Amino acid sequence: MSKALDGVRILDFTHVQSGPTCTQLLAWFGADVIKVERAGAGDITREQLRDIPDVDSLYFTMLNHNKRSVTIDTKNPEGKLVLEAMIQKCDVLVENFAPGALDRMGFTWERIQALNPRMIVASVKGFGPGPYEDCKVYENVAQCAGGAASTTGFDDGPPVVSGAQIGDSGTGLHLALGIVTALYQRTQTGRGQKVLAAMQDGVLNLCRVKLRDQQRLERTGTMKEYPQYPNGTFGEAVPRAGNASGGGQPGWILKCKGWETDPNAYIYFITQAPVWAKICNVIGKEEWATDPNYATPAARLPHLKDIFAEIERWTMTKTKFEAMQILNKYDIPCGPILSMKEIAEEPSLRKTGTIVEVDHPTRGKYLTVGNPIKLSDSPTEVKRSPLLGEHTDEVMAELGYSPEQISALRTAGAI
Ligand code: CAO
Repeated sequence: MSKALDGVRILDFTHVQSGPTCTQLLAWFGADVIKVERAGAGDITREQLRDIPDVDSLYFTMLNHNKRSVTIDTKNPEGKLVLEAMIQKCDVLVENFAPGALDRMGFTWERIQALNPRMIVASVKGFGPGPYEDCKVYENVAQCAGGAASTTGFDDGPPVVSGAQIGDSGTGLHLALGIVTALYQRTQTGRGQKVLAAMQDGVLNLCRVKLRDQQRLERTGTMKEYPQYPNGTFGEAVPRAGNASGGGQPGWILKCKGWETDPNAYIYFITQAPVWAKICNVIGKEEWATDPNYATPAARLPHLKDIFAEIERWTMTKTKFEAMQILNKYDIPCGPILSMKEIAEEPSLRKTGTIVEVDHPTRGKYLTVGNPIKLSDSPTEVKRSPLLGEHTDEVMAELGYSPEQISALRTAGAI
């Protein structure tokens, strides 16, 4: 069966997390992704957070599926020529080096364009043009600079970063969309273009609703869906909202049976207005359905703390899965707090390919997250990550190098 990006060749000059998540997605959609790594060392994540000595880490294997690996010393003059040959053969160059690194290597936009005017050059950087454009950036820096940290956590605590890698993997997703869009435009114009996804911008895009709230706060001085209303006070900036839902339907995380020993025995419970009467029935507070103090969303707002405490008295008598089963029968929106252990063992996620078991020649079997985007005409088959330089000879031969030339380049330390 064909794949959506069959025939697209990607020169993958990415490392660590943000760039590799982008090129992994493109590989899953069928692009031929050739990862160029530093000769002798490779992507630094190969050896970071290792759980087995001398074996590519899960950090690396889980971000680099379906790719080929070549090792080139791109600071060696002969290595540069190999990279030039690759630039001429590829459609997209993706990189997430520190600002200026590609230029310092001699591969400016102008140089790349001269080699291949159809080339799309896609970059992740920490910041866009401005005061911080030269800074190196990792995940949590982006979460802090993009507005996520200041709006996450509880009002009486410090800013908190999320476990979701919205700075790295989130920006990788943004970049992937930029690349396929540029590929589409190239079919009309015949020209490549630069694609930039700054991590601060990507995080801010995901925090869009918080900039909405900043403007509401400035206009009205309050926001009724925040836990600070009606008892607390609002400052000048959007506060941390704890586990409030952030939308028009109040929600909170509530204890379930077993919470004393299980840190994840909780459920997210939403008091959605249309099912209020059903909620009252389930928790045994039928009178709240008609009591003017509780019957409407506006009337409930000042009592939300008490309402959730009452609902929690009910959820604490059920496991999170029992509560889910009962609440779903009544269309009451809720969600169990799932641990990574529970997610890893969930059969339905295995069935859809969202969790996949992969075999690796030196690591053996391991679990990974498969392609979260399902295309009906372009199925994803998750293949193991490449060993360092595993495909150097193969790719060099495709570029037209003879075995003798390959051997000479290897002796010269260029590959
Ligand atoms: N051959 C020879 N040299 C190579 C090479 C190769 N195949 N591949 C890379 N290099 C060199 C580069 O030329 C560069 O050298 P110079 O510093 O002399 O120009 C260097 O390796 C790349 O280094 P870097 O500065 O990108 O790497 P770092 O480990 O110091 O910083 C990071 C890492 C992530 C902070 C930085 O790359 C960055 O800010 N990237 C953009 C933002 C980003 O993607 N962050 C998310 C990372 S995931 O958490």
